[in-house]
Amino acid sequence: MANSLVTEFTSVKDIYSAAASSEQECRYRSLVKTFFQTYGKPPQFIARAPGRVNIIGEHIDYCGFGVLPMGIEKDVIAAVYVADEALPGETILSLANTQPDVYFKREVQFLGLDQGIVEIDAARHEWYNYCSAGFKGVLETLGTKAPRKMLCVVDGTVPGGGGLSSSSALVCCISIATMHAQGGKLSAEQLALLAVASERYVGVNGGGMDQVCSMMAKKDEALFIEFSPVLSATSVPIPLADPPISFVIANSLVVSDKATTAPFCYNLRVAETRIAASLMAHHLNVYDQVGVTPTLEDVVAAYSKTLEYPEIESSIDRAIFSLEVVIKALRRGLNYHEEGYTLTQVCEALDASEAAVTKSYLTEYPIKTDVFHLYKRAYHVLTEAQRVLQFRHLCDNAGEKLSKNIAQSLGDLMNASQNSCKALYNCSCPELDELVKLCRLNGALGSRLTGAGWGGCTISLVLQPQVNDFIQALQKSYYSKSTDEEFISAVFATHPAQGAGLMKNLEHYL
Ligand code: NG1
Repeated sequence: MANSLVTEFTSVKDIYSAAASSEQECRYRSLVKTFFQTYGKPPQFIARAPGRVNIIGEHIDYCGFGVLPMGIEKDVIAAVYVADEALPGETILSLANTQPDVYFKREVQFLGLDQGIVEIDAARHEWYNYCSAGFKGVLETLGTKAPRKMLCVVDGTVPGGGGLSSSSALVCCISIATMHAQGGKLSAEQLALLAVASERYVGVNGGGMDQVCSMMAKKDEALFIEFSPVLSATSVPIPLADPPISFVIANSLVVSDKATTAPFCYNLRVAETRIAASLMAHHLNVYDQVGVTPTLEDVVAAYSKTLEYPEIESSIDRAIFSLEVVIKALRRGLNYHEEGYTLTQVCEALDASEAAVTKSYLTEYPIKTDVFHLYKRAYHVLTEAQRVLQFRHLCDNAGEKLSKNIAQSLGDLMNASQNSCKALYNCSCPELDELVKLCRLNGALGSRLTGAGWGGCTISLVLQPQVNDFIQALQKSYYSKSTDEEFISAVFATHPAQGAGLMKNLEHYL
């Protein structure tokens, strides 16, 4: 991927759709005003990073497989002043926020350094941890021991715990702000990778989809993000169609706090897929090629070198074929174990001691479980990786006129993804199941949870002429008890939106 600089915006029109520009203009003005009220001086620049919605490819980024998200207009913006004067209490980063009712509590946090190090207490699930994580990552990468001090006011519109990456938007936004404030010169790609590593300070062993999408997203295009052999983000056109297709996001209103549930949800899934990958590496006899604790993608990549391909030309078809072969081998390689593997059974299967298994897979991030569902998790990951490639293939080859058949095929892949997330990855929940059911009943060609799951949002593929009826039908059914205001922020059609960047000239707002 060619290294590009962090995007510089001169106006909100560079960022948001024409319809949203005047509302955003007021929001930026109000942020600057709050900054002035909080600190008694104007900010010098604004950093901005969006949330994302994942169209397809759930829980496979940390297994090394490609995913297909797009940026959304909902975002985090931070107004910043770089202070060379001493601040009270040796503060080096001061964080305030504008909206107590969205996802931040209204309070100003003062962060100091402990012997030159930014301390983060991952056991305390506080919003400012994500800001501290972005700040810490940049300082450590630049090797800055005496950073320039920063005063910030943060404003966010990405719903917290909604599967739209509010956390990564925060980390990316503060990473960009810190990089600019400290005079660093990392590219957008380097910052994205740094933000991936920084967010892990908060205690979740996350993949890289969110931060890369937030940093690299483009207006009007989805992104196919690959992590192996190197990070790359390729634009994928959303097929033009007659009638056009739309993506509609609907929030189940169940807040999924990934950091709190990590030991038995997210981090456990990461551990299960890693253990499954090691077992498959043994089974497929590629253990020596992949090394210790490989990802499932490492195993597929190593095994595909040993395969003879029937007459397949396109690289996507070859990748789909390799996955198919490994999926077939899965049942022979892993015992189905309907009720999952116990730790003892994992040790037997890997021919390793409990101490060795614990050290390799269960220590870095705490895990709480009695069973490991290796077969189900690996089956989901491998088939989901195939679905992403199939989806991309359909988009790339749809041409100017997308027939209803192709739109339905895209929808079918989204439905299959949801079914797999629910039945095999167990990352849905009753409310998401109900919402997906209602979306499909009311005209969605495909509907699925998006993001980590266990609550949060769904994404549905809907033909554009039906979007209004679709949204109204949801209001009458799933949201019948919500106020109009709650409903409007919970359900909205979305279009691929601009990625992160900086606005340096704020004269207009002062
Ligand atoms: P969200 O929806 O932001 O919690 C998480 C991970 C992604 C990815 C998805 C599941 C982080 C920061 N984000 O997303 O990398 O694994 O779950 O596909 O860990």
